[in-house]
Amino acid sequence: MRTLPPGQRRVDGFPRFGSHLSRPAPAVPAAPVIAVGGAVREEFDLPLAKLSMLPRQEQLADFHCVAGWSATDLTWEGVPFGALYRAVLEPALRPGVTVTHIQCRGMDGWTSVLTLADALGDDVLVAEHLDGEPLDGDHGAPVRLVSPRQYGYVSVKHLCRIDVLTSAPKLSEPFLLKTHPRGRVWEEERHGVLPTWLVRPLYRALVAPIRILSARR
Ligand SMILES: Nc1nc2c(c(=O)[nH]1)N[C@H]1C(S)=C(S)[C@@H](COP(=O)(O)O)O[C@H]1N2
Ligand SMILES: [Mo]
Repeated sequence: MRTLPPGQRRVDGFPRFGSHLSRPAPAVPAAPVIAVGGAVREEFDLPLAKLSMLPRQEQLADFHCVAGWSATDLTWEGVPFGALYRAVLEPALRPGVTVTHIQCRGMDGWTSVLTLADALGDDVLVAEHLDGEPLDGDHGAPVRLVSPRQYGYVSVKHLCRIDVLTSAPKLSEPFLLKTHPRGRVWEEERHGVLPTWLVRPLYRALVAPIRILSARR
């Protein structure tokens, strides 16, 4: 068994977790796309069907929520974000721009920001399969970002938009949930401002209620 990052506890299975609480997963459109915007010459839609033209990767990884639970031994399959970036995003950039951040958004509005360097990590995927099955509504159908070395909030489910950015965007987050700009699990970058010793017990207290509230109805 792999060791867990500092402050994490193993859970059985892989709970559905997040801000959606008991709302059902967003419906998957008949022809889903990822809208691409930001520092591109022109916004465009990338049909998910086109992902099949890109290289694919299967990987085993654990998943760590910032609130303190970890799901272990998940097998993800999809397109490495780096491959998507090189093949689709980079060629669409406005000439001369320097990309620093990637913003991802889900169909439910959940948004996360990665530094370009973190997004280009070799284990960051736009995942379509989990444990050999197409992603279900609980875990992000039709596709989600998976960045195993960052806390789970980075791994946007129901991915429908990617913006390539030339500076860090201002996020409007409530202070208690102010995310760390990198959120790396092994560095325990849990919070943007508060120290780890304070955040650990605060967040841990939220795990049980959020799990109950976000279970599938
Ligand atoms: N679209 C979307 N993505 C999301 C969330 C969400 O509420 N909506 N929650 C995030 C959080 S906080 C975590 S821990 C993981 C949970 O992923 P899971 O529901 O597949 O366990 O998804 C992340 N991505
Ligand atoms: Mo989370």
